[in-house]
Amino acid sequence: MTDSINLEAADSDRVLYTYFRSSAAYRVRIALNLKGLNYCAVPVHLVRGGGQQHQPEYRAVNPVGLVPSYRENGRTIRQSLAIIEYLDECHSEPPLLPDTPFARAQVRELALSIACEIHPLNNPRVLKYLEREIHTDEAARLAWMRHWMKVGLEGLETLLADRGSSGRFCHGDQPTIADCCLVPQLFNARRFEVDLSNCPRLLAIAAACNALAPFQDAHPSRQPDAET
Ligand SMILES: N[C@@H](CCC(=O)N[C@@H](CS)C(=O)NCC(=O)O)C(=O)O
Repeated sequence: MTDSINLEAADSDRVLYTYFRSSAAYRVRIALNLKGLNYCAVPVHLVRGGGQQHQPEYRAVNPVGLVPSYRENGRTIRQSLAIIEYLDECHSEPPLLPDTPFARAQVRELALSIACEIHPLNNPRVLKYLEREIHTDEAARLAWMRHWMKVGLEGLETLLADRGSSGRFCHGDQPTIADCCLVPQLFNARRFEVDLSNCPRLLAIAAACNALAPFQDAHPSRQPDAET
């Protein structure tokens, strides 16, 4: 049996269904903070009792059973990047995408590399499948996670070095959607002790981001549902 989920706060204008350690929700928290938008966080515990994301109450919000989901004035958007781009379109300052089509494509390229290629391989449901259906042990699952994070992040490191358009942040000197994705992914990588010695540029960008209050306030340890 899963613990019952309390979705009561969902009556506020802006609601983020979140989990403190979810890197996809962390991306959206950063974007909301960068835009200076208040929101109500509704925690969805991804682990307790098998995961509240599977409960019918949450499935009614997000039939795919993943966080984040974002509700604004009664309308719901799922998928962190769709949410962030929506926020960026509705609230132009500060912009989270650069102002030329090519530069926007470059930023999206980085964000999608993380969101589509690195992150999904390390999702709880994938790890659960590896455990229950493929019968892998914990060490093999840890090696899997470390491998895919390392390969993906080292690829991004090379991409940024070749590109020459990164500055203090992934693109120039203002945080973009790419930084909203990078910081949570590096948080995850550190949590699982991925070897990041070949990623000095990514680490420097993350340090620049983490010096800013919107990134600090989005950190998992600062969330209402944070656990140690
Ligand atoms: N592509 C989705 C990914 C969402 C996602 O995978 N969320 C994870 C947490 S970071 C989740 O809810 N996992 C639940 C599970 O695997 O059962 C997005 O960017 O919003």
